[in-house]
Formats: sequence, C-alpha cells, structure tokens
Amino acid sequence: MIIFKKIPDIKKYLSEQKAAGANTGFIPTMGALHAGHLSLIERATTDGMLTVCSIFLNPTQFNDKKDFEKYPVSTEDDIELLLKAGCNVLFLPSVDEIYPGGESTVKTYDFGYLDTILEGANRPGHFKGVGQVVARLLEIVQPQNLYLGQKDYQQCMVIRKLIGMMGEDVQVVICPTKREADGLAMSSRNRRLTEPQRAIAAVIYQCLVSIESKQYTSSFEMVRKQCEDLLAAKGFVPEYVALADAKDLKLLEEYSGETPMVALIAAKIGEIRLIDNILLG
Ligand code: PAJ
Repeated sequence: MIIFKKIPDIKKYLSEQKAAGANTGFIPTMGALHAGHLSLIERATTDGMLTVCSIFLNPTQFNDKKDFEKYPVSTEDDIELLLKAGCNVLFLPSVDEIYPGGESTVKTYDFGYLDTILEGANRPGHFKGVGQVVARLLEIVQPQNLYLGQKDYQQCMVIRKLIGMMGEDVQVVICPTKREADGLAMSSRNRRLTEPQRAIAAVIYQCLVSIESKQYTSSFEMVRKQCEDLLAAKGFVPEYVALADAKDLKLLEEYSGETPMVALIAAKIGEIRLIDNILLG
C-alpha cells in the first residue's frame, strides 16, 4: 500500500495508473476503521478496482463541536487494517491540504429537499460539509467507482445528487450495512459507548426490524410510538423514527404498498448519537 499526504503526489500516481489501464475504486472515510469500512474495500477489490481509501476527519461536516473533538482517531491501527485488507493506496491529507485557503473558500452545494429532513434537519450544515469534502476528494482522486455504505442512507443520496451537480461520471456502489452479532450497525462512534450503553445499543436495530415485520399488521403511527417508547425506556433519546420512500426519501406517514420503503432511526445515548436504517423488503 502506498500512502500519500500531498495532492500533487497522489494525482500523479493515479494518472499514471489510469494511463496503464487501471480502474480506480474510491472509499472515502474519516478513519477509526472497522469491518464496515473494510467491506467497502473488499467489494472494490472484488470489482477489480485499484483501491484508493482516504482517511480525513473533515471538520466542516461536524455541526457538534464536541462530537468532532471526541471522534476516535486511530491512524496507526487503521493503516494495519488497510494493509491486511489489501488496500492499494491510502490518501491521508492534512486539513490545510484539503482546505488551503480556509474552509470557507471551498465551493458548497445546495441539496434542496434532502438537506431539510432527517439528518439534514437534525444536523444543520452537516451535508454542506459532506458535499464540500466529497467534491474536493472526487476532484483529486477522479475514480471510476465510489463505494459508500447503506448505513448512511441519506448521505448516499446526497452524494449521488452531488455527483450529478458536478457533472462527474462516477458510478456509485452502495454496500450493505455491516452489523455486530447483536445487530448493532458498526460505527466508529460505537467505540465511545460505555459497556452498559453498548449492551443495549442493539435496540435501534430491533426497532428497525419491528418496523419491517409489522408493516402488514399495524399502522406505522403505532409502531413509531412503540419504538420511541422502547428507545426511551432503554435510555435513548430518539431524534427521529421515520419511514420514507426509498428512492427519494419523501417522508411517509403510513406504510405504502406501492413503493419501496426505508425505515430510519437516529437516537442519542448520553453524548453519542447513532443512526441506522433498514430497507423494507
Ligand atoms: P465514515 O463514517 O468514516 O464512513 C465511511 C464510509 O463507510 C461511508 O460510506 C459509510 O456509509 C461507510 N460505513 C460506515 N459504517 C458502515 C457499516 N457498518 N457498514 C457498511 N458501511 C459502513 O461517512 C463518512 O465517513 C464521511 O461522511 C465521508 C463520506 C468520508 C465524508 O467525510
């Protein structure tokens, strides 16, 4: 694995590889890597890509300063994991490398409706920051394929829209959410859970499964209430328990037989905010 910290160096290397016929598969991350991240590398490898992973803890997408300050950093371990996973290239830029003129000088994009609901509504400025950094990284790496996790469903839709607005020709590959044995979606933030918090954190996934399994027998309004009560009983503060059209995230008040749906939950335990979702089959 070759590690690059400077933009001209990685650009030069990738353009040589492209000239030699390589297809680049890009996996952007913020580090504190886990098996969910590695599954994206594995998928890109299976697809025959030259795998390029980035680790960049992007300050502009954190609306909560404390969340940024406490975000786990484990770069040495991350490098070990990437080596074992057979990743070809790691891009490890500094904040100055990504935002040389300061954060406010980087172009931003307007995601319209997508930025007004769920994560957009609860984390003002978050998707603006995601758009800034992903646009910047895409310009640098210029991949054929971009690998994203379904875990961040709304982010996948935002990035798809971004690629459209940028007029880039990048194929987005969305990979399934990797879970712990009890169903908890893997997340870098899980490292911050205390033992008692970790022991009950799978309740989010249990709620999602109940939303799915009750779709033909209950009203969503009732199931949402049951989920909110269960989350609260376990010590979570639910931010949203939502049902939406899977293709455009239009929020649904009731189950719909006509359209593929996605159920999404965000909830906080202590300072830690977790999100998860499930496609209703
Ligand atoms: P990060 O949270 O590090 O996630 C990097 C990628 O890994 C994202 O595409 C995310 O959806 C995926 N991922 C996270 N947990 C996963 C899981 N349990 N199973 C499968 N995939 C998972 O998302 C970001 O970073 C940032 O917003 C980023 C896109 C890098 C921009 O800064």
